[in-house]
Amino acid sequence: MATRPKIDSGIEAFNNDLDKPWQFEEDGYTVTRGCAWSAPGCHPVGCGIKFYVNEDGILEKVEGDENQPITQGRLCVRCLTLPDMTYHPDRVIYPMKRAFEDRGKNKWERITWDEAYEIIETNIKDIKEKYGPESIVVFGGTGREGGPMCGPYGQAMLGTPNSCYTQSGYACYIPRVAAATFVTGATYPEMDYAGGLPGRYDDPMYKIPEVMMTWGKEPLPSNGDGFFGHSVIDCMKRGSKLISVDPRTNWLATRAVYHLPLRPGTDAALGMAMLNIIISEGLYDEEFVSLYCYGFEQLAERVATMPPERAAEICGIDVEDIYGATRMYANAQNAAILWGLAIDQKANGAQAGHCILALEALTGNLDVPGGQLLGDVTDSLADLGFGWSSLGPELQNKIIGLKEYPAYVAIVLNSHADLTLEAMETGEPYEIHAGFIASTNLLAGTCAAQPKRWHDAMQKLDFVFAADCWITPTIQCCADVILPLATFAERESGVAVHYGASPNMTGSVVNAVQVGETKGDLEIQYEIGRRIMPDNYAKFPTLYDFMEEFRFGNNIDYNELKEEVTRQRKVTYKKYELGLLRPDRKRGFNTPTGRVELYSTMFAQFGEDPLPYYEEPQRSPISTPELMEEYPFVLTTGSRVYAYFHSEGKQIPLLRELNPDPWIEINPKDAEKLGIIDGEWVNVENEFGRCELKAKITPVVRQGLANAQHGFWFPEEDAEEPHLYGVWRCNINNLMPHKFVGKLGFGAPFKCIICKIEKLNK
Ligand SMILES: Nc1nc2c(c(=O)[nH]1)N[C@H]1C(S)=C(S)[C@@H](COP(=O)(O)OP(=O)(O)OC[C@H]3O[C@@H](n4cnc5c(=O)[nH]c(N)nc54)[C@H](O)[C@@H]3O)O[C@H]1N2
Ligand SMILES: Nc1nc2c(c(=O)[nH]1)N[C@H]1C(S)=C(S)[C@@H](COP(=O)(O)OP(=O)(O)OC[C@H]3O[C@@H](n4cnc5c(=O)[nH]c(N)nc54)[C@H](O)[C@@H]3O)O[C@H]1N2
Ligand code: SF4
Ligand SMILES: [Mo]
Repeated sequence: MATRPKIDSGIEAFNNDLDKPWQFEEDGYTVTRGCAWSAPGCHPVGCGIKFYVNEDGILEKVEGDENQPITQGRLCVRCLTLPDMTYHPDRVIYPMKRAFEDRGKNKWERITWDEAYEIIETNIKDIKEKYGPESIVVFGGTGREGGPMCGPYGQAMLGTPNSCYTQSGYACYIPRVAAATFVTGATYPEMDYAGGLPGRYDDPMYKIPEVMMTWGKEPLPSNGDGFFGHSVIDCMKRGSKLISVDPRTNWLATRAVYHLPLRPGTDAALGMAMLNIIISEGLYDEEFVSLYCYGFEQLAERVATMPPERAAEICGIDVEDIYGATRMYANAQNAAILWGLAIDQKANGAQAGHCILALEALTGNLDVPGGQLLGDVTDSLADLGFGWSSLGPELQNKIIGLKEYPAYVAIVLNSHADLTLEAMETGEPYEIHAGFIASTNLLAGTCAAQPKRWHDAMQKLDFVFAADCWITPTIQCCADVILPLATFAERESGVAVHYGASPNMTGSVVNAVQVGETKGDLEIQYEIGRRIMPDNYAKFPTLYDFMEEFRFGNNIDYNELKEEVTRQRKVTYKKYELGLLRPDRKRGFNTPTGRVELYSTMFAQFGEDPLPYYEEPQRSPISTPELMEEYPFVLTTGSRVYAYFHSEGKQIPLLRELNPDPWIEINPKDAEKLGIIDGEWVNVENEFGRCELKAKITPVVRQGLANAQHGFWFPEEDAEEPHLYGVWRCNINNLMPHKFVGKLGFGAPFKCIICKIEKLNK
């Protein structure tokens, strides 16, 4: 095994024994090995992929790469249909422009990249001069390659502080990251599945988790946040037992020893009760608690207010199951919690996250083999802050939401989503005049709560440009220029599993084919940045120089990585004993007290309760009983499906066949009461809005609970305003309220709202 130079964390990296070179000939194809990221979208799992390119330079098929140490040849249907997407007739493969007065119309005209860049440069410079750089917003989406680039796209490339991931309350990942940063001083600890060890599960350093608890995460379809979902199955095959905390009976829940089908939004109550049991029954790791935890007594006092019996009532689950599951988790030698998006999608989510971190800490499962893997202090989304300091204090202080929600703004350097919409609508604290749609189709039942409001506000902007593979409803309604975006088969880059936040693996993204004139996000950022903010890019003579610093922190030579395809990161456990979690290299955790802060001084500093507490969702049978007669269902939304990544894939025949229409899951007894049959279109409505979905009658949801699909639009329908590919008809986010966020600005009730369901034509 060849060793590589040390990377700056002081941890040695190494490459894998390769059976195959990165490129080879087979059956008349040139086969190129690389790793998947986006487009089409996925989180950075870096699944190994082999591109089969024929003699005409056409990508004919893809296969999983058995040499990728984590995915070992496995691929989802979305990647398997990559060739269909690559050559789809609707794909945007040349830059295009449209006159301002033709917004909403199909009047796109092909132009050159030079003309596109010129239009962007002229308009952006003009608007900056007239209204200030802060009058520009970059609209970003989830962790595709363009997603985390939202910050640099705004701050480094355009010079505005207002990069904005547009989901209300940044209700994805960042609430979990904030809780983890405040409580443990490290980014989001994910389950350790030996992704960074050369022998994987059989590596002598590793130990299979005795117990895994999936909590608001369904990792098989989602592979969320760069966690390779199939590793749950791998571990179960090797003996791990499962607990599922999920209102629905998803596939994994049916294999669990305990399934706790809690009422959506009540996670913090359950978490507090579990802590209560662990403390009162003495099931915690005394040594770890006394050496490395801060605020144990205060936490014990707080969780004493949540007896399991009370939580059982709030959550609507059997109290014996709370006891049983907690004891099973706490008594395991090593255990991991896989916590997912459901934690973020509620105003009380930061507190639920705090509970989960406390569970992991009290049981001594932080940074142990088969427990929760912590990132080294140098492991992070290194590229997130690129360009921020170049703004200078005056512009930095103008970022929207800094005054109202400083914790939110500080942790992710984004303007606050809900307040950004308000600024666009009202001109307060200042007017917004331009936008860049970078990796989001926010109107299509994805990022935007109250999408019609976002639509109206975006349409008013003086100048909008976008980078995407498709003319989406969002782009169709307001963009003036569209830049054609490369798939991951057409761009050069690198992907770090879980954004590099836990030590796993880095892989190459390679351009196996060229389609039209598409470009990747790195190239777009570099080329526009050099025109508009040349100082920020002056030190990168070539795109490769830029890529190597931006993507790899200058620790990896792209061409070497391309030949190796993947490079695993060696893992060190119990980094808190080795001084690897703190910049000063002292033992302990990177928090103000140097310990895991069960009592969080950071939460306190931002004006939040330093201890976890339970708060009802803003709309629920308990908080708003008066509304339940009219809106009797508790509604959760958006649990991930195999066919689609958010609004993507609706054009791909095989994917659409798997999931032709957006559905809402309803219990058979509820359906019977309402006279609704399976497959029937129904009206779904609450006080904030309505939409139409197809009833899916299934016992996976209990009576009184419904689960609606998100992210649907109809590329085959009329593209022009006002129809806009039918984007409003089935849009579940019409029902999502604006600014129902937590005290620190995080979280929104995408997974815990109420609604009624009725036959469409009564
Ligand atoms: N195929 C596919 N993969 C994706 C995506 C996609 O669109 N498609 N999106 C990506 C993105 S951006 C993200 S953030 C991740 C999300 O992926 P995950 O973190 O896995 O989250 P979800 O699939 O939204 O929901 C997981 C589970 O939470 C349950 N749930 C619903 N409400 C609650 C609740 O209140 N409490 C608890 N405990 N559970 C609840 C649902 O029933 C569901 O089974 O997936 C990523 N991966
Ligand atoms: N009701 C409900 N709504 C939800 C959710 C839910 O659970 N329930 N989940 C929410 C969550 S967690 C998230 S993260 C959001 C996701 O929302 P978004 O991230 O906004 O997802 P999309 O709307 O699919 O828009 C992504 C667009 O980016 C393009 N794209 C793909 N790859 C790339 C790339 O590499 N670079 C660039 N520049 N563009 C690319 C795609 O073609 C697509 O048009 O949705 C949220 N919406
Ligand atoms: S997890 Fe994402 S990148 Fe990996 S195979 Fe599935 S769709 Fe492709
Ligand atoms: Mo997300």
